Amino acid sequence: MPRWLTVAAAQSGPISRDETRADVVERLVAQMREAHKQGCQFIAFPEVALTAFFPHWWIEDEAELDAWFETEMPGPDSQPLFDEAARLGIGFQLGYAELAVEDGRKRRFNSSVLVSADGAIIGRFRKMHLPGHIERRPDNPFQNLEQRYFERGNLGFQTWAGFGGRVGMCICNDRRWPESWRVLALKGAEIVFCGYNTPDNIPEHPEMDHLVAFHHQLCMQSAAYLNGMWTVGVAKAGIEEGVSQLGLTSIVAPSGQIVAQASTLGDELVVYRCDLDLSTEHRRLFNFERNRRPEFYGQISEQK
Ligand code: ING
Repeated sequence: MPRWLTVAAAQSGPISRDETRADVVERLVAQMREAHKQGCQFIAFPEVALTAFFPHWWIEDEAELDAWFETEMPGPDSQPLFDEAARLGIGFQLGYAELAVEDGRKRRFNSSVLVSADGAIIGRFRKMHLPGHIERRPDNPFQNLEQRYFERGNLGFQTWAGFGGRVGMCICNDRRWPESWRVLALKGAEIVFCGYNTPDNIPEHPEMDHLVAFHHQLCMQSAAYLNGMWTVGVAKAGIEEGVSQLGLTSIVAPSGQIVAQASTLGDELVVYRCDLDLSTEHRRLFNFERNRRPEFYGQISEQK
């Protein structure tokens, strides 16, 4: 019996450094309205969807850095997105830079929220795998200072009941670590949303530049097939403040097939009617309870 969920993966084109959050939210609301017009029940936005991807820049002043974070979600600028979602009756996932005060201190995370069709937050994720570096690398054409600006997530990988199935989230570099997907699958995820900001070149590894798109799709497709779930990758694409970023926003079926993909590097909706039951059917063939035998795999010891 199909369990249909029509999904819009809302790719964003570049966001300029001086574009206000209100301007960006207008773009996201326009995509949400278009998704609703196309019959979608859910829309997924990229990683750090409200601003330019500031980890690409060296920022010394703490107040300047904090200005790139959201201290509340929804906040004044993002509230219109939540209001529109409730008005239209459409759920969404939103990546953003989170500034929280926990245990009496400032904590900065690369986060995403899962929001129900009536505009209520039902899940929160904080990116677990932080790429890049802490120190400034002046010889690089751009920085990746996520390890400097964010803490590793402290919420683990979770799944939530919603939209007729069970939903998970991960963010960007998380997709390059199989554990991210497997833990979500073991927790029952049938569809996982993964926003990303991925430069199409890696300053330290130019020999891999021609493989960036292949590696992205390899991660998303293998995750879908090896775990029997839908994977939805949502890009912040195009040349953003001088950094050329991958597009290829895609929806991948549990078979590993890419069923819908972006063809531009701008704001673009990628829409597909997903049958969440394909995940159930896939796991009849690849039955975790029956076929996975971790008790026999032997102890994992670092083989130097
Ligand atoms: N960006 C990139 C990503 O994982 C990267 C960083 C690219 C790491 C290519 C390794 C290879 O897609 C983020 N924001 O994680």
